[in-house]
Amino acid sequence: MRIKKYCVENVQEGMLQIKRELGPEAIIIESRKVREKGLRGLFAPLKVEITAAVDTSMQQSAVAREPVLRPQEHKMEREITELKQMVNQLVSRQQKQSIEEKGPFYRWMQRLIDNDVDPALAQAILTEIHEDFAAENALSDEVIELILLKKVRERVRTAELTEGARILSFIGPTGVGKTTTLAKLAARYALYHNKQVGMITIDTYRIGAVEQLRTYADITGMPIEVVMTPKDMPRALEKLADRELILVDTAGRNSKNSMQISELSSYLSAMPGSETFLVLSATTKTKDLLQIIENFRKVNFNRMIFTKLDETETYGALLNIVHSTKLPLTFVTTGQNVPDDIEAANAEKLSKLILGVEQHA
Ligand SMILES: Nc1nc2c(ncn2[C@@H]2O[C@H](COP(=O)(O)OP(=O)(O)OP(=O)(O)O)[C@@H](O)[C@H]2O)c(=O)[nH]1
Ligand SMILES: [Mg+2]
Repeated sequence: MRIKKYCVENVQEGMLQIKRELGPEAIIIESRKVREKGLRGLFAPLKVEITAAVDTSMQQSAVAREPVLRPQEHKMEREITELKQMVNQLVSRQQKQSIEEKGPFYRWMQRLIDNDVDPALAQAILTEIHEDFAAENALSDEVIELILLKKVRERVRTAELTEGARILSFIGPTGVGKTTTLAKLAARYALYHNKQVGMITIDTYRIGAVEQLRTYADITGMPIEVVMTPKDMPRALEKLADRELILVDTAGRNSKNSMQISELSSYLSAMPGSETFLVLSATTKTKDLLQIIENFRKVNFNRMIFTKLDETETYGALLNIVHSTKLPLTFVTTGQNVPDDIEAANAEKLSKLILGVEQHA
C-alpha cells in the first residue's frame, strides 16, 4: 500500500496528479480544505489536501494477470465508478464552499464593510481572530459570529455618567440634535431621578434657538439662563447654584470655522468640571465624522453621544469613531420624542447593531 498526500488548488487538479502518479487504481482516503499558515492565508483561497492510496501489490499483479482475471477487472471498474462518485461529491462540496475559497473570513470582512466599518479596522479585527484561533481547524459560523461580537464589543467604549457630574455641556455640528438630547436628559433626570435641573443656553447664533430651549424649560418648570459672552458664565452658574444638575446648550458650530470653535472653547473654560459631550449623528459619513472630531479637538470634549440611530441602517461609523477617539459613548438617541427616545449606550446592544445581527427596534 502506498499513501501519498497532495496539496492542490482544486479537486480536478488533484485527481489528474493522483492518476498520473499512482495510477487509476488509487483511491481517495481523505480530502479536506486547508488554509495556508500565517497572515497570507487569511484571504488567500483555500487549498485542497487529498490523501490518496494505492495497493501496490495489486497494481503489479493486475498488469500481469489482466487478460485472464475477469473478477479483478470487475473490481477495478467498481472502484473507478466509486472514484467518479467521490469526485462528484467533492466537486459539489467545493461549489458550496466557493465563498470560503476566498478565505474563511472573507464573508465576515464583507459583513463588517457592508455595515460601514472601516476596512482597516475590519481587517485588524479579523486578523486578531485568525491569529487567536489559527489552531482551530474549522470554526462554525455561529462561533465566528460570537467571537466577532466580542471583538467589536471590546472596542465599543461606553461609560455611564459619573455620580458627581453636575455640569453637562453639549457641543457639536449644526442640527445633530443637541437641544433635543438636552431636553430629553433634563426631563428624565427631573422626572425619574428627582434631580433639581437647570439649563444654560449659549446658543445665541440662531434666531429662535433660545426660544426652543425656553419652551422645554417652561414645560418642565426649570430655570434657564441665557449667556451671551464667556464672561457672563460665572454669574449664570451662580444663579443656578441650587441646581444639582446644569445642562448647557451650545449653538451648532460649523467645525471648519476655527473662530467659532475657539469661542466655544472659551465658554467651556468658564465651566470647570464640565462633562462635555460631543454630539454626533449616526447618519454622518465616517470621513466627515473624523473631520468634525479633528476640528472639535480644541474644545476638550470627554464623552460622546450618537443621535438619530433610527435614521440609519448601518452603524459601523459608531465603532470607527469610538475606536478612533478612544472616548466613551454615554448616550444614544433613537427618535424625536422627548423624553423617551434616548438610551444609555450599551456595548452589547451596539455591537449587535454594528454587526447587523440586530436591527434598531
Ligand atoms: N430621527 C431623529 N431625529 C432627531 C433625533 N434627535 C434630534 N432629532 C431631530 O433633529 C432635528 C434637529 O434637532 P436639534 O435638537 O434642534 O438639533 P441641534 O443640534 O440643537 O441643532 P442646532 O442647534 O441648530 O445646531 C430636530 O428635528 C429633532 O427633532 C433622533 O435621535 N432621531
Ligand atoms: Mg440647538
